[in-house]
Order: sequence, then structure tokens, then C-alpha cells
Amino acid sequence: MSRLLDTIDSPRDLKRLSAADLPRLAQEIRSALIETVSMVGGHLAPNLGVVELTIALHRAFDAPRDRIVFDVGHQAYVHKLLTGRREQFGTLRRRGGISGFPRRCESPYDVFGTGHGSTSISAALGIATARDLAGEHYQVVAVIGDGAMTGGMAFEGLNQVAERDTDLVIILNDNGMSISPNVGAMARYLQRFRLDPGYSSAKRSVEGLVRRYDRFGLGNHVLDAVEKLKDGAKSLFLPGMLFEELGLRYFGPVDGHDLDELTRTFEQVRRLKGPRIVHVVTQKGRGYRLAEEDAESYHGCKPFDVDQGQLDPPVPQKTYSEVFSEALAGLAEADSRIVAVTAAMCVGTGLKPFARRFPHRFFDVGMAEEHAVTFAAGLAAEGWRPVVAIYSTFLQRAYDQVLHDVCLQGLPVVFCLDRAGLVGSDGPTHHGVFDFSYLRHIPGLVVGAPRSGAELKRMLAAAFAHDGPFAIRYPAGAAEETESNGRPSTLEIGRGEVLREGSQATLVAVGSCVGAAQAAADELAGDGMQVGVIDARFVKPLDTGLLEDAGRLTGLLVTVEENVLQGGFGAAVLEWAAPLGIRVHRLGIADEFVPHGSQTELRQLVGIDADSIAQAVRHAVAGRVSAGP
Ligand SMILES: Cc1ncc(C[n+]2csc(CCOP(=O)(O)OP(=O)(O)O)c2C)c(N)n1
Repeated sequence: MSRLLDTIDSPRDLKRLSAADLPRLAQEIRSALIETVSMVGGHLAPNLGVVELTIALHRAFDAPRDRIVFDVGHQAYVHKLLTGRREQFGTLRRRGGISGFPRRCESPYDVFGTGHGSTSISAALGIATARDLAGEHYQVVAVIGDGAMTGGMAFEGLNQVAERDTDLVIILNDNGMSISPNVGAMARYLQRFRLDPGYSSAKRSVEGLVRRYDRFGLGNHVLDAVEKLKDGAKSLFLPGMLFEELGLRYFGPVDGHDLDELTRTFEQVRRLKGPRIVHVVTQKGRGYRLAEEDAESYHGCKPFDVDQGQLDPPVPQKTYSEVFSEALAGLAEADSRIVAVTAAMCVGTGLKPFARRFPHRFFDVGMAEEHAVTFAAGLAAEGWRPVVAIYSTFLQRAYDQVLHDVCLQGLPVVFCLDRAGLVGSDGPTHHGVFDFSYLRHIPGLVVGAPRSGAELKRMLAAAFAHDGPFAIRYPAGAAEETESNGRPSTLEIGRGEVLREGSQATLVAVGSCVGAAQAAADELAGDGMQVGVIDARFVKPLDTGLLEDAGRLTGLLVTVEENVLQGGFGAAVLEWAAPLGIRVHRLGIADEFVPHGSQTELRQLVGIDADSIAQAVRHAVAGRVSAGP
């Protein structure tokens, strides 16, 4: 039988289907999601959970005239399938293919680019305000998960929504999960009336009333009347009082897998005015047993076998996150002041074993990086030794908290920046390629990047022994060499290491680039060139003694980093070297956003793989390039 999905090139086609066709369409979408994500990896469970929600949204609203803004955007695959990208869906997250997140340049239906969380309410309110200023009339819809709702920006947005009192619809997709089970007071609040059948029946009564009066254009009057009831009585009728108090009309909880109920509710809500919030209850991973049972692992997953589920990687090698996890557990065993903080990334950062072993010393603060950092600062101010484990890209959020709340006070917080560098198929929203630049100018902050798992362990030990703020960044994926091979268990801050002597040039690499620099030096040795390699280890403080010796010996330092060149590691070396007259050539990421693709493809693209490094050194030695871009 031919697929209904193949008849849909835009939401207009979707509207032509009969309601009876929709369950079949939902089934086809689920199959397409499972098939593609099992091949390319990606956010499976979140998308399986919003199949009906997205169908209903595109039937009730009129995109792209009506603007739909997805929070985080990891759940927008269904939206992509329904808005003209069905045929490209197999290219999802691949180099040159469609993105795993909404992108304005990809489709007029992607009205706002996302990747980081809790932005949808602010963006939607901005769009709604622009509409009002232009005197136009369309609907603006923010689709936000209960996880993203824990982020500070969501609350800041809600605060202004109430004040602006304009037409805006917020769809709260509540599945009780962030990546892991959702945390905090908001999660508890939502759970209270999500699970209480009493609320549902009260809600149905109100809905019935609204529907009856809506026929006469009086739906708003009914709601007004309900709103005027005394608070106590009102809460009997309307769950979601918190939102009501914030000035939004609350609808729900709605069964997020009941297409009729969803479409009916969205259509009603679309006709109303002012700020409205629809609370939709969904099941993460819906329709694929393995993802339903383990929504955490299938939140974002690697390619997998559809029948058997996730397969272990062919060569079981420890990731940097796992090495961090083990090293932290050992240090925390010996030092009871060590506590760990995550912003909703317990699994990804490798903190789960720590959380199990030291439940009272582990804090998941929700998707709230700014809060995580200042919360850790508070702990440090009272003598605890917090580690904030966070992805490099998400720490961008908390720049001021790192600077003002931690470093200005010299507090000993250890930042472990996972997924630093080019992360691969999640693309530009997730590459962690700015951290050297946004951290290294902060006074008093040590910034290091280990080249291997073993070095990460030593650097972590050094960080906890240091009485001040310390940031360590390491990449996504498997760690090179994880055992210390008899080396000391810690290392000296600000000390690099000479890995290879050379007379014609010295490659000065840091972190994930050290391996490629060594391979490049091997390649050059094959051509008869003597090129040294230094692992700088620290971007701050720089090992200027080591650099000066190498610079004087070879006359040319070629820096290599997986970070933007502007303000990065090479820039630090250049700033130091310029007055000394030592020539520096820098390799790293040029002044542009890097697209999605595999890590290997992207490293080649930006010129930091071994071949590109070797080629750059040949040119630099031959004097064919200027002293750095
Ligand atoms: C600022 C920020 N922090 C962390 C993340 C990583 N992250 C991606 S999705 C997600 C959970 C989102 O939960 P929710 O909004 O409830 O959506 P669901 O996946 O449950 O549908 C997290 C923590 C992010 N994208 N942005």
C-alpha cells in the first residue's frame, strides 16, 4: 500500500486528509523516524512522543503564516517530515543534508533556529511583538518541553508574556522527562495534575462549557467568568493555576496521543485571544517499545539495530566522559568535600555513576546552566569542592556566572567541559569551539585541555588540588590511552610537554589536536622534515618557557587547536610571541560557524586533521604563508 506520508508536501496536504486517516499517517511517521534515526542516529524518543502533537499543530494552525517556534528543536523531525522535507529526511544530520534542528535557512517553516534550550517563549514573544508593531494578524506558537521549562529563560519569557498580554500560544509538551527524569518544583507541579484524574474531569467540564459557548462566540466570556471565581474555587476548575496567576489561560492536561482531542483543543485555542498555554501530556518514545522502556538512552542515540535496540560500539573504548566519571569517583572517595553539579546532563557528562554512589553530593539543577554555576559558587564559598560538568556549548550560557560569581571571587570551582571541539552531526548549535576564547581572558581561571584519557585524570587531580577556579575541556568520543603507564597521578599547572624534538618547526597543539599533530609530524618525517611537537596542555597559563625554547630553536611555532582562531589558544601564543619576534602560524577554526557532519569530515573541512596540518607546516616552512591568518 502506498504511504499517506508520500502525499504530504506541506501542511495544506495534511489538512486534506480525513480524521480517520490520521492514525495511519502517525504510524507511517513513526516508521520513518525509526528507520532514519536507526541509520544516522539522532533524537528518537522526543520525536516519537510528538507525532500526534505535531500533526494536530499543523492541522489546526496555518504555518508558515502562523509561526511555530520549537524549543531546543530536537523534536522537530516530524515537523520537517510534514513541511516539505520528507524526501531529504534520509540525509538528516549528514554532511550536506538537513539539520537535526530547525534552521531558518533550511525552510520558511523553520521560523527560528534552535539547539539550546528554553528560548522558545522569548523568541515567540519577540515575533508576536514584531507582528503587533507591524499591525499584522497571525498566530505565534511556542512548543516547549517540561525539561526546557526548567531553564531560567523560560521563566524570564513568561514574566514578560504576562506583561505584554498579546496573542501567543505556548504548547507545553510534558512527558515527565528532560533527558533523564525531569527535576525540580516545576516538574513536581506539572506531575501533580498530569496524574490526577480529578483534574482531568474538572478540565473536561470547563472544556464542555467553553465548547458550548464557543458556538455563540462566548467561549472567552465563560473563561472570564471562571477566572473571576475566587482562587480556591478556581483551582477546583482549572489545574495550571500557576500559569493562570502568571496571566496565561491554561488548557489541559490534554492527552498528547489523542488526535481528535488535540486537534479540537488547538483549534479552539487558536480562536481565542491573549496569552494561552496548552498542557499536552505525551509519552517519550511512544510506539517503539525499546524507546518507551528506556527513553533516556533513546533521547539522543547513535545508529542502532531496529530489532535488537542499541548496539555497543564495535570496539569498546572508553569515552572521555567515562574516564572523567571514573577519575571523579576516585577523587571523591578520597575527598568528601567534592560535590558534582549538572544542568540536566547527568548521563551525557558521565555523572550517573557518581550520582548513584554519592546521591547526597550530586545535584541535577535542571536545564539551567547559569544557575548551576552560581549554585556551585555558593557551595564553594562554604568550603565544598564542586565540579560543574557541562557541555562546552552550554557553558556559553553561563559566561557571566563563571566570570562574576566564580572567578572574581577566586572560588575553587572545577568546570569540566565535555563535548568540546567539533561534536559532529548535531552541528553548529552544539560545537564546543568557543570555550578557549570565552574563558582564557578571565583573570585567575586556569584553562587546560588534556590530550588523552590518562592526562584528563591527572589534570582533574591537579584541578582539585588547586585553590582557585579551573576549567578542563575535552572532546566527544573515545579517549586515547586511558591508563597512566606509571606517570605521576597529577601534573603541574601551566606546564606543557615536549613530545618530539624537531629543528625546522614546532607544532604546538592542545587537547584533541595533539594526536593529529603527532601524526602530521610522522608524515613530515617521512618527507625528511624535522618537526617537533609540544603538547601545550594549558591555554592559561601558557608554558612560555617551553614555547620560548622551541621558538628560538626552530623559529616557527605552528599552533593547532579545535577552537575558533579568534581569541583562542593560537591567539594567546601569538600575543606572547609577537614582542619576541618569534614567528607563529595558527591552525584552527576560521571566523565562521561550522556545519554538521562527522567529526572526521569536519576536522578535514577546517584543516586540523593530520594531512592538513602537515600541508600547512610544509607551506609555513617554505615561507609561503604569512604569520597566521
Ligand atoms: C541550554 C541547554 N542545555 C542543555 C541542553 C541539552 N538538552 C537537549 S534536549 C534536553 C532535554 C529536553 O527536555 P524537554 O524539553 O522536556 O524535551 P523532551 O526531550 O523531553 O521532549 C536537554 C537537557 C540543551 N539543548 N540546551
